[in-house]
Amino acid sequence: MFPSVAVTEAASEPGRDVRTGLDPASLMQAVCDYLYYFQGRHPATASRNDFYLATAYAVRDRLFQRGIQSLDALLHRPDGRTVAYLSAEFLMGPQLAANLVNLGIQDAMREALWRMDIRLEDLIEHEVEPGLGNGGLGRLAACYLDSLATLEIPAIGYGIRYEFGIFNQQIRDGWQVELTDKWLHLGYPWEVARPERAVAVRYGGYTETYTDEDGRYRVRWIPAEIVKGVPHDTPILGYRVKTCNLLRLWRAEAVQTFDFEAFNIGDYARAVEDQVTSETISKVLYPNDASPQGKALRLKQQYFFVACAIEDMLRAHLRFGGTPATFHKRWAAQLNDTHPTVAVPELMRLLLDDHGLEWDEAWEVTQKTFGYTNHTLLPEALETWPIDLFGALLPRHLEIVFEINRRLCDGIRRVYPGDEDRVRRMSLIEEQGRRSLRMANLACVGSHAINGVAALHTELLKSQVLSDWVAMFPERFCNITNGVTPRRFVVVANPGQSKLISETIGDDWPIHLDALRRLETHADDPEFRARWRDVKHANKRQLAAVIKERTGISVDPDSLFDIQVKRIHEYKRQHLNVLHILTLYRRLKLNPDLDVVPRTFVFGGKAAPGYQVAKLIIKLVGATGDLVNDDPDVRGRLKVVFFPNFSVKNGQAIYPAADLSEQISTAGQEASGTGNMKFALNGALTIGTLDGANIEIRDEVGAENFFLFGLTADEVRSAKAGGYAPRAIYEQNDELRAVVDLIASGALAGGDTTLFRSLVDGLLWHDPFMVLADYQSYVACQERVAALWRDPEAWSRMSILNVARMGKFSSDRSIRDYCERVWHVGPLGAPTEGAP
Ligand code: CR6
Repeated sequence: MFPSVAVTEAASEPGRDVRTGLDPASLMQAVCDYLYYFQGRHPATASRNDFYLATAYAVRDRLFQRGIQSLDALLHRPDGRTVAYLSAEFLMGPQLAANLVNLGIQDAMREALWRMDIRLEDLIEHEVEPGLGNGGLGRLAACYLDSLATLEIPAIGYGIRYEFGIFNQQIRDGWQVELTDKWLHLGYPWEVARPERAVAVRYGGYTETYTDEDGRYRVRWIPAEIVKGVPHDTPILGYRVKTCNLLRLWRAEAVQTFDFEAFNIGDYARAVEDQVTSETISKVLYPNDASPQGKALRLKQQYFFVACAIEDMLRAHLRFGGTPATFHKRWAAQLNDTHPTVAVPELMRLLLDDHGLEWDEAWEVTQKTFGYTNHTLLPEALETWPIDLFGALLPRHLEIVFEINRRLCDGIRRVYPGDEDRVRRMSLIEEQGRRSLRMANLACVGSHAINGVAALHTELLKSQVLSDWVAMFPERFCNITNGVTPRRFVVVANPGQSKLISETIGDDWPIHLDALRRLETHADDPEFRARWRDVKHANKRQLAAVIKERTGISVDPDSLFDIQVKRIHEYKRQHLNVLHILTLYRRLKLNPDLDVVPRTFVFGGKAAPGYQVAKLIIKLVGATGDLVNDDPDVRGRLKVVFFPNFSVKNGQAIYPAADLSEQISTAGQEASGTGNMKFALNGALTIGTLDGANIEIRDEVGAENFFLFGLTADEVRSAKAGGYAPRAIYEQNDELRAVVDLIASGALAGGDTTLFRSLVDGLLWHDPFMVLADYQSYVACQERVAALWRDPEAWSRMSILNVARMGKFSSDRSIRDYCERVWHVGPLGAPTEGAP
């Protein structure tokens, strides 16, 4: 029943504004108005999607109302800098709940909808998230946008509005199946298209020289193809502040929709061909996490959004009275990994060719503008582009790159005369094999600041991958440890824990995460611990219901929830986790009365579609579940679940329900990790290696509150140098041998001994990620976990202390570090010490 009386009532009450009011009556009126006048639906017959859209529009009004002044100031600020975060990925997650929390109107909206017989939770569940990223790197960008707005730092995120984001994962017969992600299908209410701000992007063609009116030698680029970039803006409101920033994503469009000549002679298909090729550029996100494929379309995508972004920035700068030579005073641009690095020659090209600056001046502006964040040490992830491909697509940029390189090499020779080896290593051009452009080197030479994403990662970058660059430009390097937003990953995801914390220590912790320290004293209070356990148990019951619905598997909320969710990759070692499960299983088979701690193992994560080993690991997890879940000897004490389609939204349901967080990568491989932070903030204890940010998490929470195992990065290196022989470990360890043999026997594959053969052989003969080397230490550590679990009071105490000491890992702290060490901007863009 639709309560039309209430609507009339609301409208007639004075002081309530349908656009801006934050009380339930105004919100309800706003939702009704959108349904009726904007969507043309009567509230009585509107669908859930109609209600979702109307609610989103009503919320968006309030975002704009709060933020419109700061939005104007983003592009028009007479002094001070705006941050431009350039990223090929933004994994934003669902917007409705997060925006309601940031506006502080969650309860009012729930009440407004309730009056119309609609449950807010149903609308939140209905929302489809824009999966415009692969994993950690894209989600980090989204956390940083949240923190930038909350800290009231003017910022724009620039990226690509992919029509299809990361694929949806289904599991069929244990195998991953990829389905296209049609996130725009039912309409995306959070964005506003700005076709009037479109930008032309050029590709291909050739360059020519000419002499200008002043007799100066100049270059111009005659492109072969032009594509239009149309910006789509999503407002990003900070938590309980009036600052709104922007996420500006670009969609590719044909310049002329039709080739009229072709159309006139009746060749309709050819006429739209041009449109189709242009629009391919923003069609789809490449689904590889941390290991790019050198596909021409990907380079086209990279240049596409970078050219749009730089043009947008420069246009605003000039429109409001800036000169090309002062560009860096108004913009601080961050390169999120090497993906946007073509921005370096692009800005040079605009300053030199379009604005007539001399080389040295243009170079100074460029270097002062850019900072570069490296996100991985994996050698296969360091991007390179074949010179012929790069030159065919961006002929003018290649000339500029060659000139940057000539000057770079001259500089190296001046500092290190005769050291041609060093010149070869630092050169922007790889001369071995197919000549190619090294994007990390280009990012290093073009930036004034270079950072890694956790202390160990930065150290390894400095001592290994970028050591030549440290020797020559030591002042450019710094570490900035990643962080995550506590608003989304605690306040939105875990309302139970949030409420308990706020009742106990006050409610300022979401913006001052160090305030969580005040929880420490409560860790010794048995009553508080009981309430802490109740919250966790409720979260586990909720997750158990979702697991049942999605997989059909029943799990026991009283069991230890042992969870590993992240992309599937050999270096993350989901298969080490499986070896532990099979070890427990085998012990139970040998002795069904053995007293083991009941556990529910949950896995989740996508494998890159072309990464066969990762896909086989998913199958192995599923097969382990099939073996274990219904075995009467196990009697429900072990359950193994593969939770399909891990996403930001699913993560928000999973992190709060975890008891144990699996962070078990081979030391030296995971640059930082951010899931480790999300789990720990939700009260999970961590079992982990000394890798990435695990090290800093352990430092913060205390070694006695962290389950550590495994080789260190140094030990991994020396083991490899000393000729690591996994087969010998297998032969010497009876339990390990038995579980590896179990996999090889075909017992998990209906007797098929070939299915997991490649995986087993890989472990026995190569094992590049040291799974066998860390097995014993991992299994022993898991026994310490089980022992603690048997003492619920001690477990709860440790869980509370973990949360209390996680303040460092707020993305607010990371953003403050970037402001201080890289961007030199303060709140509202004010320049700070060191500003250019
Ligand atoms: N795959 C790192 O592997 C890090 C994030 C964000 C990654 C991961 O350890 O936490 O970046 N790297 O810094 C890349 O994507 C290249 C990732 O998400």
